[in-house]
Amino acid sequence: MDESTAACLFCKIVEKEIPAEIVRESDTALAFRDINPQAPTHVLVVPKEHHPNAAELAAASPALLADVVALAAEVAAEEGIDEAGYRIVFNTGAQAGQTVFHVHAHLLGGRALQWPPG
Ligand code: IU
Repeated sequence: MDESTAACLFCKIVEKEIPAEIVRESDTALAFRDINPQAPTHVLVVPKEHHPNAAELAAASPALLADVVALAAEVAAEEGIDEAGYRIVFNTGAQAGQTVFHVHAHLLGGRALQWPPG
């Protein structure tokens, strides 16, 4: 772990140094429940490798971004929300509401979701 990731909360969750309710894991990604859920299903999916946001992940490692989305889809199926539909959100940057700068997909579902989001 280098200096940029040493203080990263989600790196610590990946390393199991901080507890989280993990729902699924692959070789490259980890899915855990959001501590402040905004829907009946609200799971965060992160790559195990540290990247700050979705754009930088896409540029650095498109296959890893695909792994994150694929793991989110597996969780959606496991939670039984895949047929009704769900949302995958990557808040990118402060104005979009990103507060943790280790890229994470929000998987949201289990209720009717409004559009546009707030
Ligand atoms: P955001 O897109 O960066 O705003 O999402 C960060 C999410 O991380 C947010 O929904 C928090 O509730 C969630 N979270 C968490 O699950 N566990 C934590 O220890 C912390 C934040 I800090």
